[in-house]
Amino acid sequence: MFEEAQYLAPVTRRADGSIEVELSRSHPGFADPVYRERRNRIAELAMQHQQGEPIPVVDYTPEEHEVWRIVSAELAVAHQELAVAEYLHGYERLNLPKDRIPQLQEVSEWLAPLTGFRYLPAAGLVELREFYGTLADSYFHSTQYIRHHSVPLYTPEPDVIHEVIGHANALASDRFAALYRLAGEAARRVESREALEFVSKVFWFTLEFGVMAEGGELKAYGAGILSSYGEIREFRGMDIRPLELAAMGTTSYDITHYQDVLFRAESMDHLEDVVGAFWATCDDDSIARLALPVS
Ligand code: TIH
Ligand code: FE2
Repeated sequence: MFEEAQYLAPVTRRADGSIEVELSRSHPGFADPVYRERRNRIAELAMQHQQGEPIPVVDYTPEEHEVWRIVSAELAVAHQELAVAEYLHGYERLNLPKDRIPQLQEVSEWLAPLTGFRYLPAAGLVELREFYGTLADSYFHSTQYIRHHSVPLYTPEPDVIHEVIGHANALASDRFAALYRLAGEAARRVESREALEFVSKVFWFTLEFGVMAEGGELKAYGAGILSSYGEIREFRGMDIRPLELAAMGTTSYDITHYQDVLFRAESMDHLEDVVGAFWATCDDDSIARLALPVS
């Protein structure tokens, strides 16, 4: 969860101390009391977690595991055709279960020996600076709940499918893991809110929703495309633009539907040369110059 953090359902504490996750009226789980109770319980677990302790175990229901199975099977087919090779490399190294939702603690233990990344549970919104700051230290804040079973192909809210199938497979690749860390270092280096937002938008249009030319075709490497079997079938038809920092850092987007503007890297090297080098060196001044309107 990064830029999407601002769209997470707010979590509040009731007078009796219990936790309430507020879902919007349009959420597919809004009128489902069983789902709402699950969301409250899972948020409560994450809020009790202290860093350094094992991530709390969620006793997912058979119905929740079934959502994971359906989405994993659909995505496994789509990834072979539409994901970049570097993501598939991470995918093979991590070898996630397809028949059940893995615990975040397991994901963390599988990932750490590969690239050093570990998972932390997030109850809800993680402040942008905190989220990225910990990325620089190879920590990834992750939601633990799963999307509502009535709409498995897409959710505007990050869920465990997005965090694990979208992000952990990428974090299992050394090259992608290095880019995530650089984004975190950039977020720590910049001081102004504007510069931080620019850095996070570049993240949005690359590690969340990036596409890449490969073997004469357009493939996806962004976690948001790779976790939705609805969106992954549509991205090739979107408005595809060149990988320009100034454009990525200043283009606005709406998280609630499929992304209609995407930015294309020409290769993994190209992504590292443009975006990796930007995050490695950017500061408030260089970002202010990039963000100037072209006259
Ligand atoms: N839309 C993604 C999915 O359905 O898996 C989840 C998100 C990606 C980015 C923000 S929310
Ligand atoms: Fe994400």
